[in-house]
Amino acid sequence: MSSSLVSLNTWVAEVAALTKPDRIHWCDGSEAERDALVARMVELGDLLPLNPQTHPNCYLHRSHPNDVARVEHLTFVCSENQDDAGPNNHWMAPTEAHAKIDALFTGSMRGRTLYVVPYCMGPIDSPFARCGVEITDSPYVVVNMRIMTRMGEAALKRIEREGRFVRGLHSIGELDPERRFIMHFPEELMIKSYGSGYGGNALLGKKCHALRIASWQARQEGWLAEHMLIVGIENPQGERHYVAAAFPSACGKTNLAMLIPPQSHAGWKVWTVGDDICWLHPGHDGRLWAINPESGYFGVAPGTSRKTNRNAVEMLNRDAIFTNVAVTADNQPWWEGLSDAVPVKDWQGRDYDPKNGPAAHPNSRFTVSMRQCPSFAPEADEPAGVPISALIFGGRRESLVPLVFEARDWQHGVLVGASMASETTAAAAGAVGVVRRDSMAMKPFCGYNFADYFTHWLKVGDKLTRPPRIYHVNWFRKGTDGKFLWPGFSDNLRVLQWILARCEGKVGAQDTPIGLLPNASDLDLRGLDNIGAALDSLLAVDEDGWRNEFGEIKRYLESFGARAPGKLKAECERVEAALA
Ligand code: GTP
Ligand code: SPV
Ligand code: MN
Repeated sequence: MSSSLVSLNTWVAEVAALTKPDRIHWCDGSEAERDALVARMVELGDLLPLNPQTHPNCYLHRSHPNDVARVEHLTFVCSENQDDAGPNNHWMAPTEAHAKIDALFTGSMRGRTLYVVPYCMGPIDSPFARCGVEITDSPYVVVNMRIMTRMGEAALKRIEREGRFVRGLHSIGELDPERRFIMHFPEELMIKSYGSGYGGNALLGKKCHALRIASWQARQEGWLAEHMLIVGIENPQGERHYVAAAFPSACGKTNLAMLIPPQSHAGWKVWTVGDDICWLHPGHDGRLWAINPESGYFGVAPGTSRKTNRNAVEMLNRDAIFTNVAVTADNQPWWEGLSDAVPVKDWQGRDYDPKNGPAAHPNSRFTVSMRQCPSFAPEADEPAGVPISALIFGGRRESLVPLVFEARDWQHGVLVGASMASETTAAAAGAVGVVRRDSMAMKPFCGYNFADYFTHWLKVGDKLTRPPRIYHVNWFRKGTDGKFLWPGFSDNLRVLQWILARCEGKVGAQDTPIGLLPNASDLDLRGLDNIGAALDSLLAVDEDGWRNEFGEIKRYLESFGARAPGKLKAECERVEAALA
């Protein structure tokens, strides 16, 4: 046996001695294994079969009502040195953290099965892919990991060959928020998660490994692990560009990644490479190359409809797991925005009563293989990834921030990303709709000090002789009537079209203190009626408002102290001077 398998076996034995499971099951990732797990969960009531005519092989999982989202206040980065975690993370000393969480793990798997889940983040034969092993006592986690990652035999082979892997230990415990922690030990390549079965807290390959641990490794190794979608845009001439975009949780990544071109844009095609996580590597050709470490989507259900995201609706009619959605009388999954159908049971399984709030939980989700998406890009399996022409940052801002602007250069782009802010959403426990800084959409996910992260972004830029241009977009501006000013969804292609025309040097722009904005006449608005008045607001730069915003941005950057890169402060001062 290889030394890596010896160390994996030793770890499994140690965990079993601590958690005392009744059985140990090594997952091979096969369909037979999945079917057996599903059958068992159906028996136990953990999964409810949905309408087999309309949704063959689809299941509903209802989670504990207090376990429906990520818990940022219970998520810790436990580096040796507190400054390495930074003010953007909750921190606990590693020894204290291990002791605290191991106490919870003690005997936690009694009466349960311990599953060993080997997985690979990224195409199995990609030099950029990374492996991990999650130990969990949740069969729901196993079947979700099988969709979201390359899980099983092949991953185990790669681990055997390679040696290094990330260890993730997960137990659902009592689902008591008072006994819940998500802990990261970046120096040990280890994750420990207790007391939650929810996606981002429990599917450890996703946010815990592919963002928090990976971002730490990426800094040491010269690449970037980002909360970004990856999408290919093909124009009617057949020319294809790839862009990667970072929007905070529940701010539109899945939707942009599988956009359907508007009717006015015959001949345009959109290819989905990834919808949530992107690993970016500087290439030998001086460009930035992207892989999607995942193999499925764990997407937001509410708001998804034939009109807003037809690709998603079509990929969800078979072999999907739904979590915390409502159901109709004929047992189809339902959520707010899907259709005019009337739900009969809400997400908690109660008879639907509007007095109890929405039928589907606002953070209800679907899990589905990326291969089921009609716009699936085969390049998602390309070991080298895809070259990136533009990076886009964006947030939910009902005022101030224009529809789109371009950063002057990489350094300005890093400032644009670092100073991003967005309204909070139901993806994390806590208040919704509060504007907060969310640098690069990584506030909940950067596994190290943001000051060092900004420095690292600047360094990566120095390595690129053909860097992507950097943009900021905002689909969420509202008018005085409280309605969105921009139609969004399909029509976002119009903004991507301008971005790509800029990348190809085909259109000009208006120079403003905050960056380069489109001339209204350069936006392709064919077929968009009555957008005129809204466009004035969408493309305006409110200099008073921005002076105020930059006051806040400056204070935010100062909150990282001397560790924040001087170049970013200088860039901030440059914009402030232009606004003065
Ligand atoms: P995570 O999976 O949490 O990281 O989220 P995400 O960034 O992938 O967000 P997603 O695409 O699932 O969108 C979240 C919500 O925003 C859904 O309810 C969408 O319907 C809505 N949304 C997405 N794009 C647009 C848009 O262009 N305009 C408007 N108004 N809403 C949008
Ligand atoms: C997010 O919250 O950004 C998600 C869902 O993509 S989760 O994987 O649960 O974090
Ligand atoms: Mn996400």
